[in-house]
Amino acid sequence: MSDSSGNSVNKRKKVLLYNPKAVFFDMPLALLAIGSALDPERYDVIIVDGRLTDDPIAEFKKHLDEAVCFGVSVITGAPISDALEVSEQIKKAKPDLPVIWGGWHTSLFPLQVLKDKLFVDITVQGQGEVTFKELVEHINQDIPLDMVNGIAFRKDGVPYKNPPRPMTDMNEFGRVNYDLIDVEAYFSKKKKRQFDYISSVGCFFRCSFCADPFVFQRKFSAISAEKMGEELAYYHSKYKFTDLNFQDETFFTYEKRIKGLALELIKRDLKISWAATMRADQGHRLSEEVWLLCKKSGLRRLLIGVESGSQEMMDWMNKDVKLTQVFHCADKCKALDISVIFPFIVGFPGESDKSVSDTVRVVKKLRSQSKKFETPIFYFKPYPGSAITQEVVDNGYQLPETTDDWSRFDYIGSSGPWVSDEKEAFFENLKFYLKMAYNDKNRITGLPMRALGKWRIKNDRFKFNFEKKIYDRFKRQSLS
Ligand code: B12
Ligand code: SF4
Repeated sequence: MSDSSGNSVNKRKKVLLYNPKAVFFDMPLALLAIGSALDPERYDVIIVDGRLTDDPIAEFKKHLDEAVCFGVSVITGAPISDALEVSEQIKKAKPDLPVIWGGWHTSLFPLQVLKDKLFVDITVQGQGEVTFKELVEHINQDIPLDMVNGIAFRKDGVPYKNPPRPMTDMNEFGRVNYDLIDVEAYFSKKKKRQFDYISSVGCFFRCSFCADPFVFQRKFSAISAEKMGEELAYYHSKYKFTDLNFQDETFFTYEKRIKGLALELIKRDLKISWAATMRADQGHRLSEEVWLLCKKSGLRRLLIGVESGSQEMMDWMNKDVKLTQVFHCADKCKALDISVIFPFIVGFPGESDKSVSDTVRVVKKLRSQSKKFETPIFYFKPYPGSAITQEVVDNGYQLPETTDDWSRFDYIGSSGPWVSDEKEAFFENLKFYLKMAYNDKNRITGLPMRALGKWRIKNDRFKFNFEKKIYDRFKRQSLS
């Protein structure tokens, strides 16, 4: 672009986006999605990731003069602290720059953040692509925000929520521009050329421990197999990844789409492996033909949430999955040599001892079936937006009340009030000995140690756990 005298004039405004510090190095797909929705002729998107830089503020300060807004993607828990710190500093550095928060936390708490933190000006709810595009345009042209659906903002100083925006079909969006991030930096942090991609939004199901039904009202939209095939081939030729990580909540919802995707990957001969999430009922319904096509196209690992080893508990949490379906999937994966992560949750409110011991039994059974199976066990935490959380609140449980409180609410660490110290100690031992007995890459395992681990698990003998004590001491020393 040039002016009348032929000098180059860059009229593009900068849109600054921040991904707060978090665990792991998944690519910031939310920021990529909203950044790619903007017109590149008009906006220069700068994405900074707190996991990759020590000084995000210094990075942003280089661009503040040309910036039109500053956006942050926020999930509930520890990432909020960093989001708060960086947002506050940006506001101090440039008070008239609108600070926008989006993501799961502000989908659940549209107004609380605005009430608590004056340095946040706007929050976005639900899917962000169309909302953000409209919002940036309104800010840039200084148009009032009353007509932008899917946001909350301060109107005459008072937090106010506009009507929600209906879900947009994922097939309407253009290709995500991964050049907005340093893809190689993520490969290097992950220590593998693993590419993150999301092919759907929302979920049709109703699990009562999950926020998805609240945020997306049990709606779902997914990119077609053909579009995925074209996009993935393009990304593959550009970034040369060797593994593909689908971040969808329920990837296997439509069998026809999965079959189409597998055929696309095979036809294009991408020579990659891939991983995705599967519901056990969907895996149970999947035909033998599609299982085989998935394997042939590179399916390496599935994540199949079991949550509980008690059918009664599963039914109580509206999981709509049968344990028999879980074992069916386990058998299939063992036969096809596919790795599986089967996550469990213990310590649901009012969970009986019988239910807990059913979970222990199912964990042990799955773990012993294949060394490619993992069974992480989490303690129930009342994440906001779920039916169970509402129930515990109705029964007097006090949830965090402010944004600062939510920043201290994290999944790591101990259980809630629904697990006794004794049970927690039991599970910490069980988790340790499952690793010792079955993990492939484990420094604490030689054959005798594996055998000892298996014996302890089989007999629930966790007293005099000298191996764990020694391991914990070494771990503490290496961390200090
Ligand atoms: C990748 C991922 C992570 C990564 C985060 C990587 C990162 N970028 O920092 C890691 C592994 C760190 C992670 C961790 C956790 N996660 Co997680 N994670 C996901 C996952 C699978 C994908 C997220 C993603 O990239 N989605 C794709 C993008 C395109 O969608 P999106 O994030 O929803 O973004 C859209 C909108 O929300 C909005 N939007 C988002 N940000 C912004 C910002 C602005 C400015 C705007 C305008 C709009 C906007 O627009 C986007 C495009 O439509 C989701 C499930 C899912 N499929 O979304 C769970 C999910 C986000 N995680 C969840 C949870 C509970 C956790 C954990 C607490 C525990 C756990 N068991 O996983 C931990 C805790 C994190 C911590 N303490 O550090 C919950 C969130 C609940 C909540 N209240 O926040 C989810 C929804 C899973 C679930 N159904 O329960 N997670
Ligand atoms: S746990 Fe998975 S299947 Fe259940 S409602 Fe949440 S996203 Fe859907």
